Amino acid sequence: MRLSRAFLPTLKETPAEAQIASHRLMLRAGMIRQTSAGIYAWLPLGLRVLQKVAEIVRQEQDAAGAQEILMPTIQTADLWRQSGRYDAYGPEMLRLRDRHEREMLFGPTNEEMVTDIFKSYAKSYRDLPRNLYHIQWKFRDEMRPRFGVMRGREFLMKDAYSFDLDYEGAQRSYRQMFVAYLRTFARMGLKAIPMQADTGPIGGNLSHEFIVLAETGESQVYLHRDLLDFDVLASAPDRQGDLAPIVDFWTSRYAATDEKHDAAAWARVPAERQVSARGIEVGHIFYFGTKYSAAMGLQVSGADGKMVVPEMGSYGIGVSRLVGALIEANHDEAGIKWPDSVAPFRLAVLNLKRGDAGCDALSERIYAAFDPDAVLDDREDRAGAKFADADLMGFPWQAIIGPRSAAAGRIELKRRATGERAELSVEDAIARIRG
Ligand code: P5A
Repeated sequence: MRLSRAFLPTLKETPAEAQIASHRLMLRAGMIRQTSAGIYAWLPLGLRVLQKVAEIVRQEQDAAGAQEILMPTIQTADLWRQSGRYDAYGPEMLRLRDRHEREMLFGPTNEEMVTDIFKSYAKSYRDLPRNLYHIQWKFRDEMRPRFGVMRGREFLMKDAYSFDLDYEGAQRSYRQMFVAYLRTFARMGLKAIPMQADTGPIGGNLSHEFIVLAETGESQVYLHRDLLDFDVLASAPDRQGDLAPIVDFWTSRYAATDEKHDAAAWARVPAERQVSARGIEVGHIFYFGTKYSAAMGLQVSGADGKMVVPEMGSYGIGVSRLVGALIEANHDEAGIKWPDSVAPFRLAVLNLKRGDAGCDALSERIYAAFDPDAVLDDREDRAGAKFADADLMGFPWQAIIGPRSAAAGRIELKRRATGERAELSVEDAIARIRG
């Protein structure tokens, strides 16, 4: 993308309303635009990151055997009356009426709807186990929307729902998602630590929140220091293997959010191994047994001909929240430092002297090698402004092309994450970036 023609509206001033770094940087880098409280439009730069994050989530869900569907945002109140949650959900639910005065709502989650859909098709034990997921906008009329996309009212969630014949199967499905989540966040360069958590309005008696440690996080958490060692994940068995040992590694050591914190158990963790910190909840998984299947009349015939009420779980990832969490974990004074896996563009080519034959030629060459995964700063702007914008938007690589080095056929290559710089030929630079 050529910046001279792009819609990448960066801001020089720090927006006064933004209290945390990720919110400030998303506004300054022109990633999002607030349209009303807790509701955001995603601009080109932000949308590209959102899509990269969603794609990693999708790949890991698919690899774990879940199948993608797409359910609507609008649901009928009737569905929620069946589960008893229509009244229980309270003022966080956005309630609507259609022209026939039918009560509708903008879905805050989809347990009821997916159970109803599955019920229409699943007849026997051969139709289970199944795991269905979608990546769809949710609405929750949060009391205090804040921190930009971290706690929005409209936000993008990946939500998966598992259906199993029995408790054993449901636990296997839970473990599969548990490990898929560790892998998903690790691919984004995040250590998201599973912690015992409250089940809130989703219900059930087993749940884990996946928490990224960050000073600006909304959750207070307590954990055993060993859990910060993610090397264990590399030795995890493949998808078909027995996942219990890897789940045990994380569940046998103390890790809990504030609501589940147990002072007595905490005291048994050696003091030098105790970590108490703030964190951001990027995912939350639940096992709730037959809560929804029973309420909504889902049953299938078992191998012995008797009817069975399937056991269920649901598994959420805050896709739009992750974009904020990634910035909290990867930034400095100058701006964002995107990990390669989620960067909106891999490379920014900074042509410091438009119209200089050498600069133009080298810029076009390296840009062409990475287009469409590169931006070319071909604006008529000061070099300083180009440096500042590239650092702000956080592209992992910058190819800096000025007249002096261009005359010698060389460019300066900068790695945003470390600040390392090297002067190289275009060919060597391309090879280094491809790395
Ligand atoms: C699990 C999937 C559920 O809704 N039902 C379907 C279950 N869980 S949850 O914990 O309530 O939400 C899942 C994840 O969504 C993100 N999230 C939010 N992100 C931005 N703004 C919000 N207001 C918001 N609320 C929830 C979190 O990452 C959460 O873990």
